Amino acid sequence: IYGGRESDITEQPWQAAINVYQVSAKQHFYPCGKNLLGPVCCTLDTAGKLEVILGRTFRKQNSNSEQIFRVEKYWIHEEFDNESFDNDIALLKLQTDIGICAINSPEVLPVCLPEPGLVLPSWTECEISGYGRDKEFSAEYSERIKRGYVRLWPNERCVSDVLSGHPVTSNMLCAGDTRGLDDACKGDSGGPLVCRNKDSMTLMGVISWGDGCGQRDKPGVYTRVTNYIDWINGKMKANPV
Ligand code: 4AZ
Repeated sequence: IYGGRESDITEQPWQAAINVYQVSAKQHFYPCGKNLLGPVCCTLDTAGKLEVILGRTFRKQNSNSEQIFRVEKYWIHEEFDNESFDNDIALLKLQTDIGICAINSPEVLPVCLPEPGLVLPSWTECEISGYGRDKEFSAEYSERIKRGYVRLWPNERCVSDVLSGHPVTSNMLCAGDTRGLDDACKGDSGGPLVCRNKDSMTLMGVISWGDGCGQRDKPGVYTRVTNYIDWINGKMKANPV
């Protein structure tokens, strides 16, 4: 997170970190944020190369509050476009040896999914979080989870002109800090853009891409989660716990 502040996982208990195992070497840590979507978990079997860490404030430090899961299966969206980043979304099914899902706690709590038709007013203030870089060219990721505040841009302003010509599709939304302070940055991708809707913290976006980090008048670009509710529910229904 560019700008923002160091935070505590209890402030973003739906934030996950993903660890990618190297094939033979010891584990290597890639702090891609991910969102905890309720009961997308459980069952036995296959040790994948991914590990999902919930409940951790410090990226590399174990904590009593953490819950760690292997990934049984994952789905990258069938129409993901590696050039434009259209349909930049994936779903992970968590695995457990003891047949229980993540347990709710102050540090681990699912975020709500929006209804497919939910549209929040332009300039609604939302929060982003992650263990990613402080600046585009920082050498390292954050040691501690950070949180920032950004506002939802009107669709008519969320166009390639403001993003150095990179195409923007209807599956994306723009959000940025009108003060020019906070933004998502490298390593935050996959993490949450969460907005309050009727007193529920609701996942409106998934951190996806941008033109650098924290550049004035350049929003961050997020996967528009309302376009994928049927896709998510379809996968979950076809792959019950
Ligand atoms: C990235 O590379 C990235 N400023 C994510 C978000 C933004 C820029 C880059 C938005 O993961």
